[in-house]
Amino acid sequence: MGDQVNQTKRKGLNRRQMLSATAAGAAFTAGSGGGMALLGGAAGLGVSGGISPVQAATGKVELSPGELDPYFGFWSSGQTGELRILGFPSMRELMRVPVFNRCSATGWGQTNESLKVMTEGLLPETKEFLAKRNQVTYDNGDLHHPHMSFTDGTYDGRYLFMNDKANTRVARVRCDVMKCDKILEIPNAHDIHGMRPQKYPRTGYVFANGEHEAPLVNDGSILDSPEEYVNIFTAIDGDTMEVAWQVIVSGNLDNCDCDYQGKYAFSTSYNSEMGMNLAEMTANEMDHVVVFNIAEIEKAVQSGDYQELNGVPVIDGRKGKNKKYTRYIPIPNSPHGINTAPDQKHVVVNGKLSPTCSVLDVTKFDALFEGDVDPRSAVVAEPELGLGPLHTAFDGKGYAYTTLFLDSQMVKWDMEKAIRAFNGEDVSPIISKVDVHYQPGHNHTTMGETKEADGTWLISLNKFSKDRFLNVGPLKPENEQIIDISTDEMKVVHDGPTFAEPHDVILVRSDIVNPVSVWDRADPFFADAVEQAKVDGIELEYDNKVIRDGNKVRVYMTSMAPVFGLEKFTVKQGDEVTVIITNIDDIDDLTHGFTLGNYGVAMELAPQATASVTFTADRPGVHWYYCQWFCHALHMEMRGRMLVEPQGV
Ligand code: CUK
Ligand code: CUA
Repeated sequence: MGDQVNQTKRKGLNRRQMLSATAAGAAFTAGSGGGMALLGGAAGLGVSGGISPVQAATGKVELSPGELDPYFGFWSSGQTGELRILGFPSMRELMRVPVFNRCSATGWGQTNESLKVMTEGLLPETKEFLAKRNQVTYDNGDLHHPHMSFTDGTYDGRYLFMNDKANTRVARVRCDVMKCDKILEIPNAHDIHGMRPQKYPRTGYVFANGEHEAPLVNDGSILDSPEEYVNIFTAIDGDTMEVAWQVIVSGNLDNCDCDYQGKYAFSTSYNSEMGMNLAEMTANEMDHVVVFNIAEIEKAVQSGDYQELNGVPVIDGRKGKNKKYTRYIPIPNSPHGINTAPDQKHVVVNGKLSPTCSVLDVTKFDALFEGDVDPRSAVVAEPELGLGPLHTAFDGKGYAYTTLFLDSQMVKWDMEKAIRAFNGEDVSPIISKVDVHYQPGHNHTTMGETKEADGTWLISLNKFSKDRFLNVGPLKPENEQIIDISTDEMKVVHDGPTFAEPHDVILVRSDIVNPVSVWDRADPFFADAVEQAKVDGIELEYDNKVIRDGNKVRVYMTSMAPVFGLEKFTVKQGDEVTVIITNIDDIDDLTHGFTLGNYGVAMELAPQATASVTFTADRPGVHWYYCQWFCHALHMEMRGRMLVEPQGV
């Protein structure tokens, strides 16, 4: 079997080629050999598509049919809770990867494999709370920030990490299969917002900001006493997906980033006042950026200078406490985005309520921790750019691009000139501005958050689309605009509508990400089903069999276009039924599905994967199951019956 998988991969057989082979009258029979006959009939066809680096640099956003994009775009989806993959710059949506949400197509949130991912990282008290609502996991999330794992300052194609602001979680997606394999609920913190992976030497840590303040032990014993609330910064081990350590800080943490040296992480913080309403929160003229000294914090964990809470070392890094762990750099009122430049030296802090950005120099951070140095000495520029600066992107050529939310503009500016102006020289750092439509939040350049920023494209993620598209009712899409930055004058070249509500995106060179087309039978994602099959004496790739174990029934079958291994199975009303299906098709793009009529059950069966779902057979009668992925000329015929004997028979 393994050899066949490898051969199929090499030949690059895809679904379209397989279907055209069907149309051409290649042998297909409604028996278990049908799929293999098709495989034989279509083997040897070549791979289509591909794009040369020359094409990538020509600056056109539209690709011809069959052409591939030079970049992957990994998009957040905000309150939709999923990760989206778009081809960039064509903006063609390629895939949706369910993470914090329930997905009707793939069965995410229903299959045993996905439920394991969604439940194993929940806190015990959350499991208890959800059980009382007859839920095993949250089914919503607010995914703002997708970021890829790094090695030596650039993307390495291993993992994507992402936050859930709604239910205080951080998730990981495996880039080889593009499935979420870990979701971790962060203890002690509230509402994870800003999140970035460590850039150097590798990821390593995933840094995560708890945005909202609450009592450290939030069990109801302290309620309306804001002076006792704290905010929590968390470092997660990206390999094990366990919390490594946490730091108590002053002020609400918003966004975060880290340096290219592996020494510091830093977060913007609004509400340094620790106010509870708008007037209190915006009273001070200055808020701050918190700088975290990673080596000193690791030493504290080793030496025991922490309190342990929910199994996690929690270090006190509040303002005015131990200056070894954190320093607070005063920044004008309510900064939002924080972005490290590909020059590996400068960090842009976006003013939001202030019309300025503050540029920090990371090489000055050592001094902040060494002596009684004014923290503002790390600020090397503070250009006034326009109203509502939220996020900044870079082209790797010394230019920065900042979104101006209130002005509905993108501003291109020169970092070196901004530093010279700060030192008293009479130069303006602003190169040009362009209108975007309307009110931009995040922006991003190709490879712009790595040391390999290539300055090819800029995208602006605008919160409002208003009149830019056909009217679809009161709820409008967002508008994401691609900007050509090959000249000083920026040009908007594409509008792209998106559904609620992508905050952020990363644009990754396509050669960095190389997913497989067919699952490895030894993949840990369905290891539990493989284990259970062993106990039941089942060979998943061959056996079609019902195992009864008291009132628990396990139904094992295969799928191969266009048949399920079992055309029917019988259970008793009230049985707890687990259907375990192994898709033995090993052709590129030959996904099946299992949908069970009027049972609210559906799942994806990707090539060479095993998937399982458990439900109670509490409805007697005949229930058809069918394949919901159009897989074959006889796809409609790919079905079977579950016969449920009424209780007492
Ligand atoms: S935050 Cu949304 S626009 Cu959550 Cu990255 Cu700035
Ligand atoms: Cu299998 Cu449709």
